[in-house]
Amino acid sequence: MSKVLDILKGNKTIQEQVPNLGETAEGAKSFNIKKIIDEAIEKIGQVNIIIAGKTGVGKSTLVNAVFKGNLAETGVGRPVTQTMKEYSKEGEPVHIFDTKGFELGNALTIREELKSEIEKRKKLGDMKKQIHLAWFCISNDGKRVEKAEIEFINDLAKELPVVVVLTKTLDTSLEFYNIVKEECREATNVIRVLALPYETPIGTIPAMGLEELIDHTYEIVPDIAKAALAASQQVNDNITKKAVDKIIAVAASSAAAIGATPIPFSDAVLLAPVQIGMIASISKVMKIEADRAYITTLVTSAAGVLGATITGRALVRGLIKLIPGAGSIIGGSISAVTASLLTTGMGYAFYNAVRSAQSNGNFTAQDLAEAFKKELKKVKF
Ligand SMILES: Nc1nc2c(ncn2[C@@H]2O[C@H](COP(=O)(O)OP(=O)(O)O)[C@@H](O)[C@H]2O)c(=O)[nH]1
Ligand SMILES: [Mg+2]
Repeated sequence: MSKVLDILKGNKTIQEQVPNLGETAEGAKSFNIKKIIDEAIEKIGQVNIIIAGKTGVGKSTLVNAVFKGNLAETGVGRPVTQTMKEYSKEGEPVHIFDTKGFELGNALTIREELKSEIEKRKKLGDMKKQIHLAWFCISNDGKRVEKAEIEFINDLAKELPVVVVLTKTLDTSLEFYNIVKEECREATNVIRVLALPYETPIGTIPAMGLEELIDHTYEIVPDIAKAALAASQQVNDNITKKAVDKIIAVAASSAAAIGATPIPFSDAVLLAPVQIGMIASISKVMKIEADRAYITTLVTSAAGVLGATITGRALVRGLIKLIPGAGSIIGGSISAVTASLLTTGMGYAFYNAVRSAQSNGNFTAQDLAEAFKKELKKVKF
């Protein structure tokens, strides 16, 4: 992207600086759809969360309910320290650091090990590798909190944001919640959850609180990890939407920057990396099992572009042509405002297409492409 902007800052025309950037065979090579998709998916990043608390309070149950892919059971646990294992799954942008059951005898060991691990990662300087926050679980059924737990929470909160999760919430009483809230002053919040419905002789208590937990977690997690959190959780559609809004806003402003030097439409190829990347990022955040081949099929069939000659220009042209009224600008020139509006329209058309495809159950890349085409035709431009 920055290369494109560098070109635009220069005095020479784009064609002078990048002679191959046209509708030539060479131009086609300069448009690397694989790279664009891989980079967009890579940009989603990773969120790293510590889960701590006593054995049996429901840590694994919580993780499996909140995140996709039964992380806590089927994920391969990699020992990080004596008391901590890292769970992750190929393609899922969340890493869970599950600490050994927190009992009176090992509280100090866990605390020291955690702290030194957090410090070690901070020194690496790479935000992606750092632990971003912790969920400390206490059973809201047991209604007991130890002094050692309170100390642990308030102490760990000096290193990173700690959310206290009251698990197994079966009643509406606030007494225990208020005690925990009062004691765990350094925690960012105390949230009551029931991760799985609970069967009783007189009926089922429905699961609750997971949406609120993700709402709060999304607020406090560093910006760099927000998209990854949105992409890996499966309980809060509003957070998914928030992350999509952000992806579209960023893409629209990149497109505006490109359009700021009015470009003839024939150079709309410059918008392709932005728009294709946006579609790939949205796919990931909306939890489509989308790899590079899937996204390629999706965008090429929506744009009506065939196999061997996938060029950025053909893709952008094919997609924009579907937006009512936008066809007329093909052949003219694109301004910052136009570039931004087109990109925004395309982003939300794709969001709506995924929503409608997902509401119909299983779908292929072609099905999604059809839904995308339909939505593009509804864009007001
Ligand atoms: N119904 C229901 N059972 C739960 C819930 N959370 C935990 N459990 C049960 O409590 C037990 C211990 O949970 P687990 O997740 O293994 O605890 P961990 O040791 O903290 O990882 C299991 O039998 C779970 O099924 C919940 O939200 N609802
Ligand atoms: Mg467990």
